[in-house]
Amino acid sequence: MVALKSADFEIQPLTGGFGASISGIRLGEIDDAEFEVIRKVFLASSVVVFSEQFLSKDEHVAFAKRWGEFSITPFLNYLEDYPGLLCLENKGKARSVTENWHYDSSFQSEPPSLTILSAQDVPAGGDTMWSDQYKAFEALSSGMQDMLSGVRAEFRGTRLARLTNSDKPIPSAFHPVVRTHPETGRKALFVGLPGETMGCLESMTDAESLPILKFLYEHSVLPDHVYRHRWRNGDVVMWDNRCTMHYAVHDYGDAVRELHRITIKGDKPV
Ligand SMILES: O=C(O)CCC(=O)C(=O)O
Ligand SMILES: [Fe+2]
Repeated sequence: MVALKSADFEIQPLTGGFGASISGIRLGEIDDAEFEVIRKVFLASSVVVFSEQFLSKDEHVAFAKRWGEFSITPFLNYLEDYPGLLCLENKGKARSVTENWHYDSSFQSEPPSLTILSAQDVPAGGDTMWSDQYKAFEALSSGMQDMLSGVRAEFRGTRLARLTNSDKPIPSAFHPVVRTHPETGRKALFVGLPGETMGCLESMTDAESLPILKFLYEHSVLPDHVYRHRWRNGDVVMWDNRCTMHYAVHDYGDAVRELHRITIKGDKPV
């Protein structure tokens, strides 16, 4: 757990296991030393909340650039004047790609390392949940951990392609179901929703693979592993896409919900 205090800002845990909120800081105005503290908190906590930021698009882009190059997901339409910046809007519950537990763009051979969301206009409801996949891995029995060692699975963009009405080929990639975080060295469970974001375990039949994947998916998102964020305008939340899954709750009907989103390029999972 993070229990840090700096002269300028305060860091509080969000749950008993992961997540932190940082207050007393303006992300639009940080210096390199403050960024280093944020980086450490981020790597230790996996999800970081900054309230009352009200970032402009330029400030969002400038903060995101500190983390690396922007990652582009196929099928999504980025803002013309801000390449890499996506405006998330309410497309209705039936078309919500994100109302399921997922890793962002896990079907890419190098999925994003992290995502930064900035709340512009949020309704009552529309919470987002994150689940800690270090904890999910560590909570497995040693027998299951050993069994999964070296096993790969196919991750597929099936849900995204379907809900964006794409007729392009469905992208997919094989990744280990237990990945080692390139910066922290910790192991995290890496799975998705069978049939929607995930295909089969490598070299296994559907019948063999499905019960294991269903178990792992349910295990990944047990309440003990979850933080649920209630948004307010101006919030910025960033998460580590190498060790957390997330789920955008769609309980707000036709209400306006607008957030800006930037993802940063990541490594090939190993
Ligand atoms: O709308 C949200 O709260 C999160 C959506 C999501 O899954 C994402 O931005 O990657
Ligand atoms: Fe997502």
